[in-house]
Amino acid sequence: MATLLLLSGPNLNLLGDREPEIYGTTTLADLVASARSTAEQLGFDLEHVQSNAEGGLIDAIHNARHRCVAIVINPGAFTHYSYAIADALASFDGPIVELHLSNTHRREPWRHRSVITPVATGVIMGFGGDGYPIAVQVAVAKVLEATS
Ligand code: CA2
Repeated sequence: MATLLLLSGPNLNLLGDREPEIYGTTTLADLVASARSTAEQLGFDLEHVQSNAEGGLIDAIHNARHRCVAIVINPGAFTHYSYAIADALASFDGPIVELHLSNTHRREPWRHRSVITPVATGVIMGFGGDGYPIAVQVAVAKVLEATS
Protein backbone atom coordinates (compact mmCIF):
# COMPACT_ATOMS: atom_id res chain seq x y z
CA MET A 1 0.00 0.00 0.00
CA ALA A 2 1.29 3.50 -0.82
CA THR A 3 2.21 5.66 2.17
CA LEU A 4 1.40 9.30 2.96
CA LEU A 5 3.57 11.20 5.44
CA LEU A 6 1.86 13.52 7.93
CA LEU A 7 4.34 15.89 9.57
CA SER A 8 3.64 17.96 12.68
CA GLY A 9 5.92 20.79 13.74
CA PRO A 10 6.81 22.36 17.07
CA ASN A 11 4.30 22.63 19.92
CA LEU A 12 1.61 20.67 18.10
CA ASN A 13 2.18 17.95 20.70
CA LEU A 14 0.57 20.40 23.19
CA LEU A 15 -2.75 20.54 21.33
CA GLY A 16 -5.80 20.05 23.50
CA ASP A 17 -3.86 21.20 26.55
CA ARG A 18 -3.58 25.00 26.10
CA GLU A 19 -5.02 27.84 23.96
CA PRO A 20 -8.28 25.94 23.14
CA GLU A 21 -9.84 29.22 21.88
CA ILE A 22 -7.35 29.21 18.99
CA TYR A 23 -6.53 25.55 18.41
CA GLY A 24 -9.57 23.71 19.85
CA THR A 25 -9.68 20.88 22.37
CA THR A 26 -8.72 18.06 20.03
CA THR A 27 -5.38 16.40 20.76
CA LEU A 28 -2.71 15.67 18.16
CA ALA A 29 -3.42 11.94 18.63
CA ASP A 30 -7.08 12.60 17.67
CA LEU A 31 -6.03 14.55 14.55
CA VAL A 32 -3.63 11.81 13.48
CA ALA A 33 -6.32 9.15 14.01
CA SER A 34 -8.76 11.10 11.84
CA ALA A 35 -6.14 11.65 9.09
CA ARG A 36 -5.16 7.96 9.22
CA SER A 37 -8.75 6.76 9.04
CA THR A 38 -9.35 8.93 5.94
CA ALA A 39 -6.13 7.65 4.32
CA GLU A 40 -7.06 4.02 5.02
CA GLN A 41 -10.58 4.48 3.64
CA LEU A 42 -8.92 5.69 0.43
CA GLY A 43 -6.53 2.72 0.37
CA PHE A 44 -3.39 4.46 1.65
CA ASP A 45 -1.17 4.03 4.72
CA LEU A 46 -0.35 7.08 6.83
CA GLU A 47 2.87 7.61 8.75
CA HIS A 48 3.08 10.42 11.31
CA VAL A 49 6.16 12.25 12.60
CA GLN A 50 6.02 15.10 15.13
CA SER A 51 9.16 17.02 15.98
CA ASN A 52 9.87 20.17 17.93
CA ALA A 53 13.20 20.47 16.09
CA GLU A 54 13.81 21.73 12.55
CA GLY A 55 16.33 18.92 11.92
CA GLY A 56 13.83 16.25 12.96
CA LEU A 57 11.35 17.49 10.37
CA ILE A 58 14.03 17.78 7.68
CA ASP A 59 15.25 14.22 8.37
CA ALA A 60 11.65 12.95 8.09
CA ILE A 61 11.25 14.73 4.72
CA HIS A 62 14.53 13.23 3.44
CA ASN A 63 13.44 9.81 4.65
CA ALA A 64 10.14 10.18 2.73
CA ARG A 65 11.91 10.75 -0.60
CA HIS A 66 11.32 7.80 -3.02
CA ARG A 67 9.26 6.08 -0.28
CA CYS A 68 6.15 8.17 0.45
CA VAL A 69 3.77 9.36 -2.28
CA ALA A 70 2.70 12.66 -0.68
CA ILE A 71 3.39 14.87 2.35
CA VAL A 72 0.84 16.70 4.48
CA ILE A 73 2.67 19.14 6.74
CA ASN A 74 1.67 21.47 9.53
CA PRO A 75 5.08 23.07 10.10
CA GLY A 76 3.93 25.06 13.17
CA ALA A 77 5.86 28.31 13.65
CA PHE A 78 8.57 27.06 11.24
CA THR A 79 6.02 27.95 8.55
CA HIS A 80 7.02 31.57 8.90
CA TYR A 81 10.82 31.37 8.69
CA SER A 82 12.33 27.94 7.96
CA TYR A 83 14.04 28.12 4.58
CA ALA A 84 15.71 24.81 5.53
CA ILE A 85 12.34 23.02 5.69
CA ALA A 86 11.26 24.74 2.44
CA ASP A 87 14.47 23.50 0.74
CA ALA A 88 13.93 19.96 2.04
CA LEU A 89 10.32 19.95 0.78
CA ALA A 90 11.50 21.22 -2.62
CA SER A 91 13.54 17.99 -2.91
CA PHE A 92 10.38 15.86 -2.55
CA ASP A 93 8.79 14.62 -5.78
CA GLY A 94 5.11 14.19 -4.84
CA PRO A 95 2.26 16.51 -3.80
CA ILE A 96 2.76 18.61 -0.65
CA VAL A 97 -0.24 19.91 1.29
CA GLU A 98 0.50 22.72 3.77
CA LEU A 99 -2.00 22.48 6.62
CA HIS A 100 -2.90 24.88 9.44
CA LEU A 101 -5.54 24.64 12.14
CA SER A 102 -5.96 28.41 12.38
CA ASN A 103 -6.38 30.99 9.64
CA THR A 104 -2.95 32.57 10.07
CA HIS A 105 -4.03 35.66 8.06
CA ARG A 106 -6.50 36.59 10.81
CA ARG A 107 -3.72 36.53 13.41
CA GLU A 108 -0.52 38.49 14.18
CA PRO A 109 1.23 40.02 11.13
CA TRP A 110 4.30 37.78 11.59
CA ARG A 111 2.08 34.75 10.95
CA HIS A 112 0.83 36.10 7.59
CA ARG A 113 3.90 35.05 5.67
CA SER A 114 4.64 31.41 4.87
CA VAL A 115 7.98 30.42 3.37
CA ILE A 116 6.48 26.94 2.82
CA THR A 117 3.63 27.95 0.47
CA PRO A 118 5.92 28.54 -2.56
CA VAL A 119 7.02 24.88 -2.46
CA ALA A 120 3.59 23.43 -1.53
CA THR A 121 1.02 22.13 -3.99
CA GLY A 122 -1.70 23.89 -1.99
CA VAL A 123 -2.78 25.05 1.46
CA ILE A 124 -5.68 24.11 3.77
CA MET A 125 -6.11 26.49 6.71
CA GLY A 126 -8.58 27.84 9.23
CA PHE A 127 -10.89 24.83 9.59
CA GLY A 128 -9.40 23.45 12.79
CA GLY A 129 -9.24 19.66 12.98
CA ASP A 130 -11.63 19.31 10.03
CA GLY A 131 -8.69 20.30 7.83
CA TYR A 132 -6.84 17.04 8.55
CA PRO A 133 -9.14 14.62 6.63
CA ILE A 134 -9.56 17.28 3.91
CA ALA A 135 -5.78 17.59 3.52
CA VAL A 136 -5.47 13.81 3.21
CA GLN A 137 -8.27 13.71 0.62
CA VAL A 138 -6.65 16.37 -1.58
CA ALA A 139 -3.20 14.78 -1.22
CA VAL A 140 -4.64 11.43 -2.40
CA ALA A 141 -6.53 13.14 -5.24
CA LYS A 142 -3.28 14.73 -6.47
CA VAL A 143 -1.41 11.39 -6.24
CA LEU A 144 -4.15 9.61 -8.23
CA GLU A 145 -4.27 12.46 -10.77
CA ALA A 146 -0.50 12.16 -11.33
CA THR A 147 -0.67 8.38 -11.85
CA SER A 148 -3.80 8.25 -14.09
O1 CA2 B 1 -2.59 27.18 12.84
C1 CA2 B 1 -1.67 26.34 12.80
O2 CA2 B 1 -1.86 25.16 12.56
C2 CA2 B 1 -0.23 26.79 13.12
O3 CA2 B 1 0.65 26.09 12.25
C3 CA2 B 1 0.01 26.38 14.57
C4 CA2 B 1 1.34 26.85 15.13
C5 CA2 B 1 1.54 28.34 14.88
O4 CA2 B 1 2.82 28.73 15.31
C6 CA2 B 1 1.35 28.71 13.40
O5 CA2 B 1 1.49 30.11 13.26
C7 CA2 B 1 -0.03 28.28 12.92
C8 CA2 B 1 1.38 26.58 16.66
C9 CA2 B 1 1.30 25.10 17.01
C10 CA2 B 1 0.54 24.82 18.26
O6 CA2 B 1 0.93 25.62 19.35
C11 CA2 B 1 0.34 25.42 20.56
C12 CA2 B 1 0.80 26.24 21.58
C13 CA2 B 1 0.27 26.11 22.86
C14 CA2 B 1 -0.72 25.16 23.10
C15 CA2 B 1 -1.18 24.34 22.07
C16 CA2 B 1 -0.63 24.47 20.80
